Amino acid sequence: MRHLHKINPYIRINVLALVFLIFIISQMHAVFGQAAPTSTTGNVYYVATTGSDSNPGTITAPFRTIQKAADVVSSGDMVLVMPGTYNNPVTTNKHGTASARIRFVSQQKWGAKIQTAGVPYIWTNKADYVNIEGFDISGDGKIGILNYASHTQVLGNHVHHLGRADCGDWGTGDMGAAIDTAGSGATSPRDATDNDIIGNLVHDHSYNCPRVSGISGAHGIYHGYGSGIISNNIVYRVMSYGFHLYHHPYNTDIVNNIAFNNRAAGFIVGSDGGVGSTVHDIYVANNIFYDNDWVGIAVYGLGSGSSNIRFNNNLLYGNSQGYGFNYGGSPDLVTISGDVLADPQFVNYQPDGSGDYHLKPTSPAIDKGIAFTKISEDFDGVQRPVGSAYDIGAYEYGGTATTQTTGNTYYISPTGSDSNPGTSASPWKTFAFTIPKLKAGDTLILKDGTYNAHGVFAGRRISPANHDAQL
Ligand SMILES: [Ca+2]
Repeated sequence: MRHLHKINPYIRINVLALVFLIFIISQMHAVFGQAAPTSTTGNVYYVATTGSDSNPGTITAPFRTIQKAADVVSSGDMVLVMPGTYNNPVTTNKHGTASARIRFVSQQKWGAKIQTAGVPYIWTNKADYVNIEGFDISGDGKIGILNYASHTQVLGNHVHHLGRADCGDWGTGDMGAAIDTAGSGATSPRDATDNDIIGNLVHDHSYNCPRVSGISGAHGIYHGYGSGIISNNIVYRVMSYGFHLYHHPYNTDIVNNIAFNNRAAGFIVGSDGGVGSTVHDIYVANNIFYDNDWVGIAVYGLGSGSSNIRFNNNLLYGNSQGYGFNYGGSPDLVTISGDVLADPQFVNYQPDGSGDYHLKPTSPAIDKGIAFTKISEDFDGVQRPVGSAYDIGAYEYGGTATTQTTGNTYYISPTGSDSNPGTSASPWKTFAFTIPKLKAGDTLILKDGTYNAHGVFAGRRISPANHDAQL
């Protein structure tokens, strides 16, 4: 089950809540032992620049490297990386499960900075059900986040200023991409499923590097294989394509993104024509592709058997052309509707990324998107839609961001009522009602009593008022 109702992943960490989360998870397992994944431990490990890898990884004795935490985690664990600069690359190998993901979270959004030198891949993920949330990633590598696994969520990261100063390709024949879903890597077909890339800011990858014949240029977000959701991302100043779906992507939604001032197209979908290279069920909607050097949207080289590629309600403007098509097969392969061909009217468009890419009140992108219910919030955490319909782009106009608040505290009691406001004096009653109300950063206090608990707890912090709360 996806947990994408909170799509901007900034987490305000409530230390007490985390401590109590461990308690609650242990309580849950005591009660729901048959249903809970047997490998779930629910540990929280800490990493800090003041730490040591010989420490136990607690908040008072944190690890020094993210790699150390990555080596010790089990499904259901969380790794909190404190602000600071980390110079080592990371490889994550430990699998989570569908109900007990492993989350690597920057304790302050973009506060944990991973800056490497001399390695081509900065963060390599080889494990399923892993989250990478809120990191700032840069360096001379060719790929910031390289994902070989399935069921991965890459949420709210800032991946930028990549590529070697000499524009070298690390001997690989390609210049890479800031975020790359590369399928399963060594196995063939290189399939992967359910990989989501949401709310990331991506820019400045080899932007000024010359094109070299036979070497693929550097891209922003590359989704090579399998299914997933790519939403609320902003990509600019990359050497080649902003969003690149190529090889064997399918069942993939590319919705409410922005790509501007990239040196090739804002978006491309295609395949290399080899075995297992069909492209099908690609849904591209509500995106702004603006001021890219080549076309806004390119469809190229689709393999035989490809099908159902839909473009709905995208805004294309200021690119050399709107669309570039070069593919064989059925002419009905691609459908297009609802385009807006007008200046998006950003609040302050600056091609170098120093501007403000929210929408002016007169923007033609406002209320011109199509409903997309898999993702409920915009880049800022604004609930969509505001006004009569979804907007086009990564920012919904006129809403109030929820993710940068300090977090609310709510209360629940067996003697409460779900029609209460959830305060200490007037708490809620049932978990089924309460849990969906919680946003990232919120804290839920369990008042004394015995609970007939049910609901989905994964990824949420819940703290009992004291140890008298019984689930
Ligand atoms: Ca709207």
